[in-house]
Amino acid sequence: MSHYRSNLRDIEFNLFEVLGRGDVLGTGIYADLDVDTVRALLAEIDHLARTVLADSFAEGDRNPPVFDPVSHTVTLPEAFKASYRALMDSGFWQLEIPSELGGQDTPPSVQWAVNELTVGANPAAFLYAAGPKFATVLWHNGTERDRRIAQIMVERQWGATMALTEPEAGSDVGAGRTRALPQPDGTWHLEGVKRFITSAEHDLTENIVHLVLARPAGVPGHGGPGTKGLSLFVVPKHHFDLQTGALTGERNGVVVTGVEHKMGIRASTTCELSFGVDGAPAVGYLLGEVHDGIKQMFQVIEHARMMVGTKAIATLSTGYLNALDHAKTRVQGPDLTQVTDKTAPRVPITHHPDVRRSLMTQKAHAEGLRALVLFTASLQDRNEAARSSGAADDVASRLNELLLPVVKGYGSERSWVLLGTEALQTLGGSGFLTDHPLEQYVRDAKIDTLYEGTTAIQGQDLFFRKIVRDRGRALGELSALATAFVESGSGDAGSGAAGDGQLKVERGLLARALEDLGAMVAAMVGDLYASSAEHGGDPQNIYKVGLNTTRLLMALGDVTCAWLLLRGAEVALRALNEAQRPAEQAFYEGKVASARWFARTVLPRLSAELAVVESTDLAVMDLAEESF
Ligand code: ST9
Ligand code: FAD
Repeated sequence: MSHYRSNLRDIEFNLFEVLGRGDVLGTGIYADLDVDTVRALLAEIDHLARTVLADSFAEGDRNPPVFDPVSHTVTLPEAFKASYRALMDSGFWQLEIPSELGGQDTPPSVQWAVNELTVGANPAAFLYAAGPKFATVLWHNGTERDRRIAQIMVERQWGATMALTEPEAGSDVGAGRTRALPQPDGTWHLEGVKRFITSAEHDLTENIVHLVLARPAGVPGHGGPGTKGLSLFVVPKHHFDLQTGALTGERNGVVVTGVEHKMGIRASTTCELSFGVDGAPAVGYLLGEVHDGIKQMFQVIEHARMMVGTKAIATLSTGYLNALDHAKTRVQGPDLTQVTDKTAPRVPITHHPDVRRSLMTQKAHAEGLRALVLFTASLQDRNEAARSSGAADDVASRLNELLLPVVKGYGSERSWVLLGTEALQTLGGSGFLTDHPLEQYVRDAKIDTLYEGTTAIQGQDLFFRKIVRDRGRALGELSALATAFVESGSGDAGSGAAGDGQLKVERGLLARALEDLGAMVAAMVGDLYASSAEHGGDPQNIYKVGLNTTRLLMALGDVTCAWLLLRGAEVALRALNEAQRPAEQAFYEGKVASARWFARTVLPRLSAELAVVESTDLAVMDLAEESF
């Protein structure tokens, strides 16, 4: 039996019934991709995900890659290789790259819907399969040479990595010390050590292309301190003919010198990558022949942050559905109404209120986070549509930027916590056993709060860059959308208002939560202002902001998910009015129930969070380290 339980019905509900993706498909650059084709595609990928892709999920964990330090090579288990090969053979990666590079132009919303299925079934296989997508970075930023490398990467399905982190440079990427020395032939020789590099060695592809941030040495005007002094270099594992792509037989001087032993996602190699060892130079090409490394790398990072959020929600969703299956069949104890009757029949645990609380909490969050991922992806659709017509959609672009740290930071935190505290817990002691996938889900999902920028980094990105630097425009747009939803349903039942007034209480809760969120931001902006020496403030006040950025990230996630769930509930209420098959009725009733649950159990807590923000002082910052 497959570990992976997908929720294709909810994915399609979001895409077609809530987000109206049918309007985007079948026109413009997506002319040959209509709704029926996308539904067929999703069904095909769903089948692959639940079968051959999911097959090696546990095997890759129990028999992780084997590293040989002498040859600097890694061997993956055969079963895992079979899943990877099936994934690549499915051609799913073509959806992620433009047609001019051999792909199939596909709206990002459809790409992320597909990605939920593949990354959910086998996260490690998905990570190894990112090579073609990485090629788009060379394609969009590169010279003719780089664009040829991009084509070769796609044609030959090479692997790829993003190499930022170093032993002394984790969150602080700008502390990186890896150097790049210019050569007379226009290439560069890299020297240094990168740490924790995903997919830097394996035996799945004939070559691996590393995208490396390094500091150019001896180049006037470049290579200064911090992230702005970093440039992006394309460093292949094996040298190859730049015209044909054929390997020359020469190994480049970049080798893996260690592979980490990890808590989770163990089939994915996490490598120490050394440049310029054993006398062989690590030859690289400067991407686009411009020194603009951090900006170029953030194209990758933005995509990868979206990917991590999608991975997190995919895992929460399959965790919930596994828990639900178990709960339906596990018989234990009497119904609470008959608790004093020792002869009362024993019931499935789904009858117990606390189990229902737990299941609905899981369902509401999994669906809320899916709605968040796909709504954000629909903003990317707008960006792509604008770009393809040579224009820009400023609002969509800002909203997407605002929501990326929420997708990544909030999505990963909620998913990892709920997988442990609720999904695994639903199985009782069995959840702790390796017989069930829950314990691996918990281990595999923890990484999502760490890589691609920890939750703390996402919170700071949200407040300082996406709110303050944006002068609150994107946040204002988002609040306006949610407020319009609140106001659209102000009529009573029977008044003909949207949703027939049935979500009135929940709309009220959302309105209150929006006020709380606004007040939180106002308090934090006030603290920021009060830290400005220019305005006569005390610089220490910025600590108050830093004490609350993660809190704000989580609050914005709660409010956005509530709004999106309620919007979906309204669609579901309308659909319920039409004659439906029982399964469809149950689905829509479930959608309304999860939105109500989320609004009623999550949103009231925001008032308490606001109180914490407003009463923040510097006591914890003034405390001596010895007192911790
Ligand atoms: C990692 C990988 O953890 C884990 C999984 C591997 C997955 C591999 C496969 C995934 C599939 C991906 C496929 C890729 C395909 C791509 C296709 C694309 C089409 N947004 O604030 P400043 C930029 S990897 C955009 O002063 P500091 C911006 O240029 C390791 N840009 O920063 C800015 O300049 P300006 C992950 C942003 O104080 C410049 O940076 N590691 C953003 O110097 C400087 O900004 C991390 O994520 C943004 N949000 O440095 C590190 N932010 O302001 C986490 C910054 O002029 N640490 N820029 O615009 C951070 O993010 C830090 O905040 C920091 C601070 C390093 C940026
Ligand atoms: P640190 O930066 O030392 O952080 C430690 C703690 O301090 C964290 O809780 C953090 O939130 C907090 N902290 C740090 N700075 C601040 C601050 N300014 N404000 C508030 N809190 C702060 N990197 C790559 O380049 N490529 C990869 O492919 C890659 N894959 C990875 C795969 C795995 C399995 C792992 C574990 C890591 C991977 N990484 C990769 C590295 C990953 O991105 C970093 O681990 C991450 O960015 C955090 O850096 P760090 O581990 O050095 O933690």
